[in-house]
Formats: sequence, C-alpha cells, structure tokens
Amino acid sequence: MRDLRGLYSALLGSFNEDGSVSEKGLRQIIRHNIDHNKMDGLYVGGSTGENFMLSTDEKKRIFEIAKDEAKDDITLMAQVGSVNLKESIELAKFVEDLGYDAISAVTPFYYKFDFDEVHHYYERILEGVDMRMVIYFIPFLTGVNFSIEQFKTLFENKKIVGVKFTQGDFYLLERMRKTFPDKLIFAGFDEMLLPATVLGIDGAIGSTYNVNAERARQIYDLARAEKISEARAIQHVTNDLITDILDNGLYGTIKLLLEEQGIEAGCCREPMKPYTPEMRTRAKEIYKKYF
Ligand code: NAY
Repeated sequence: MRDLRGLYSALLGSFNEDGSVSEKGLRQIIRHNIDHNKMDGLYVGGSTGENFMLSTDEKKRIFEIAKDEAKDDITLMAQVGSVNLKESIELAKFVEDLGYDAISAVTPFYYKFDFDEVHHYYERILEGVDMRMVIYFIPFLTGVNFSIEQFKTLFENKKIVGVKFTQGDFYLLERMRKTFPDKLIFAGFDEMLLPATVLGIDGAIGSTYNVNAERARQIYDLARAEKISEARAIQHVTNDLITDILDNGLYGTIKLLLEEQGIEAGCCREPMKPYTPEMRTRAKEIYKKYF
C-alpha cells in the first residue's frame, strides 16, 4: 500500500472555450506536476478542479484521464464527495476500480446537515469500497465545522485515515495533531504551509503548487528540518505571489501562469469569468515578477 504522505497539487480543471473538458490540457497539467514539479501526489476532483460544476460523466472522465496519464508515477487521491450521496458512492467505486490510492470526500454542503447526517454520509460512501478516505474539511466554503469529539467519532471508522484541513484555526490544528497522532493531516491553505508544517502535518494539498511547487517544497523541507527563518523568507515570497494570484482570480490566473510555461491549461468553467485582456496582462506581469 502506498504511503499517502507528501505534497500534492490539487489538479486544476482544464476546459475548452465551449466549456467541454480539455483532455489535452489536463494531460499537460498532470505531466507538468509529475515531470517538472516532482509532486508526491495529485488531488483529483477538488475545488481546484472546479469539480462541483461538473456532471457525473465529466467527473468520471477526469478521473480516468488522470489515472491513464499518471499511471503509478504519483499518488492519486480522488475527491468523490458531493451533496448527491448516490453520486459519491458511485464515484468511490469507480475510482477504486481505476486503482486510485485513496479517496477524499468534502463534507456535504448547502443543506444544513446535522452531525449524524454527515457521519452517515461518510459511512455510506465507505460501505461500498475498500479504500482509505481523507475527510475534506473546508468550513469556510461548506459551513460545516467539527469539534475534536466529532472528529473522534468520524475517525472510529478505520478506513478514515486522515483529514484535509483547509482551515486557519491553528489551535484546532494543534489539538488535532496531539489527539490523533496516527491520522494523516494535510494542510489545505498554501499560504499557511510553514506554520502548519511546524505543527506536524503529514503533507499538504494546494492549488498554487501547480505553479509554485519548488518554493512549496523548500518551505516544507526547511520547516521539517527546523530551519524556520529560511522557510519564512520563502513563505513571504510565496504569500506575495498568492496575494497577487487571488487578486487576479485564483484558478484562472494559475492556468494563465501555466500558459506562460507553454502548458495549454485552458479556460475555467462557467459561471467563472472568461479571461479578460486585463487579466491576461496581469498574469504575464505576475509571471515575470515571480518566475
Ligand atoms: C481543492 O480541493 O482543490 C483544495 O481545497 C486545494 C486547496 C486550495 N483551496 C481552495 C479552496 O482552492 O490551495 C488552496 C487555496 O487555493 C490556496 O491556499 C489559496 O488560498
């Protein structure tokens, strides 16, 4: 069984102008993450993949393309969570058959499900598969928060091996590390990679690693080696870059930065905005400034 720890790029979605999935773009982004970025893993079907705007067939196709392109070169974790539980169950079985290393599922959102309902959702997804699961915890987008006690209840299922922690609450992160030394914690905010690494995470999953992998690796390695001031200097540059990316439109700007490196990363999916000339110009400036 593959070790799941390490740095993962959250795989971007790649779309043609008519909104269809660009297989060519996806394959190029995947190769770039393996060959150039030297990532440990890819998180397929997450927020960065614009996943919650896709049909079940499109999600399946992207899972297939990622596995076909990556083969066993890199750890593959599939985000199968959806507010449609039947779809999540179907996708979990689908990626198990494809040979993915692990699944992840976002907490069910939109309706204000209570904890028992959320717990049931994870149990139902896991009933049908023999796979390791990483909970996708992102309260600022889903509105779903857990206490330590609730994490404890979820973690009673041995198939749940960890959490993708996209949360700026470092007190909770520290409590989690102490309480669950054997569970895997992946940091989900690239701008907080250094403090999360100091607190003892097992890895990180991020959108900006698609373009900023070298700095992310340095931060992660330096922090693990307790070379904090060196790591902090790189986190400062990284956060200047992330601030500029966020100001110009997160996923679109990352794709435009990849374009500067010759990768046909494609467009974003409606209702995300199409690229404007100003956005393209700004992305070129950002590229020149940081790369
Ligand atoms: C996902 O599912 O793709 C992720 O959550 C990856 C983590 C990213 N979160 C989101 C919501 O995009 O990399 C982060 C984030 O983009 C980055 O820290 C900038 O804020």
